[in-house]
Amino acid sequence: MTIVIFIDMDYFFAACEELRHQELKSIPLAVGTAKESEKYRGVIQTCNYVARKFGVRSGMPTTNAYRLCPNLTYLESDDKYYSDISNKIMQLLRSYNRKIEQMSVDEAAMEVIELNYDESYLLGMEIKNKIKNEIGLTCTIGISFGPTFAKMATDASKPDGLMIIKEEDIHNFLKDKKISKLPGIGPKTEQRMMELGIKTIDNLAKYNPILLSEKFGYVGLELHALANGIDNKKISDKNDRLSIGRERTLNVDTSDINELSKMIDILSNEVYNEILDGNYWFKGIGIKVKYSDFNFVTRNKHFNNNIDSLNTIKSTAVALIKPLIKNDVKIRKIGVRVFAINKIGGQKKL
Ligand code: DCP
Ligand code: CA
Ligand code: CA
Repeated sequence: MTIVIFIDMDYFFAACEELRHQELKSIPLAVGTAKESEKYRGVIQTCNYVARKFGVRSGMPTTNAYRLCPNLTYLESDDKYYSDISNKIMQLLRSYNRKIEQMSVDEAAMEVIELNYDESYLLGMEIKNKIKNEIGLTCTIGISFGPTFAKMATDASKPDGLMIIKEEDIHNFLKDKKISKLPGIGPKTEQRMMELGIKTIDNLAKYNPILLSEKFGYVGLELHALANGIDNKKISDKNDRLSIGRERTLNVDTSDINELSKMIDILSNEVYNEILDGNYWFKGIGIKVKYSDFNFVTRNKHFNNNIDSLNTIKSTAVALIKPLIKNDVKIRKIGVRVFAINKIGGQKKL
């Protein structure tokens, strides 16, 4: 079973400001794009929960925010600072060696494939505590069987929350909610759906999908599926790589296994360093041999278990190259590669 743990930081830009100006924690605080001196011409990007009590919201003109909350403290946004903190958070999440997709500056989805809901809950709590202790910020975590419902679980439990929506609870969770609660339905789509009489997610679930696809295209069908409790989008981790390899031409063409082994050592070390950097494991080792006549061959070996040993790369590559050595034509170039790379081998020892 696949479970998604979704992490969204609470009032992110404003929380980052509180981190370096502790005195702002208890007073209404907003961050916007306009300079302090021109703040009345700008828009609020976000605000802390103290300001939200007054009705201040993201996207609101700053003048309106001041009308609602005259004591509001305003700061111009500092994107560089927020993205530095964002990078630290993503790095912390990556240290779990799981498939992760960063969705925006302050959110990410993590896929767990071998945990049940109780175990995912414990992992979610651990992540919350780690972010709190190591970064100093609070986040909200949503756990469900798909990324969209996991995100909706965070929306429903902000701030500093943790919520699980299981398969058997999804229909109850969705049914009376306004369609605007579905990620992907912005004000325009909402307006067009309202005109069709679709107000709640339940209305959407029962609407004719063929008509929806005529009006909204493929998105209409996706939204219809979500409204019916189906969320099977997969997380795509840009850091996932199919293989890591190095190849190099020998100084002198050769058929001497000692010379070839020396080059295999060098290439294996380079590949292995990248494996260490990425905290990867792999299940395959391959070599490529190019001869002086420019013909080339490749040989691969697959393993049943995850590997992360330098010696296995070297010895496998040497074993694979031996039968390829010929007397009549020398070897000009060698490549060493590991493939079937993943992060699920387990926590690496440092
Ligand atoms: N943001 C922005 N303009 C908007 C909305 C958001 O610049 N209209 C920026 C500021 C937010 C950040 O993106 O801090 C993350 O957006 P979120 O929607 O996740 O909102 P917050 O993190 O601010 O608050 P919440 O606690 O509701 O997640
Ligand atoms: Ca957020
Ligand atoms: Ca967000």
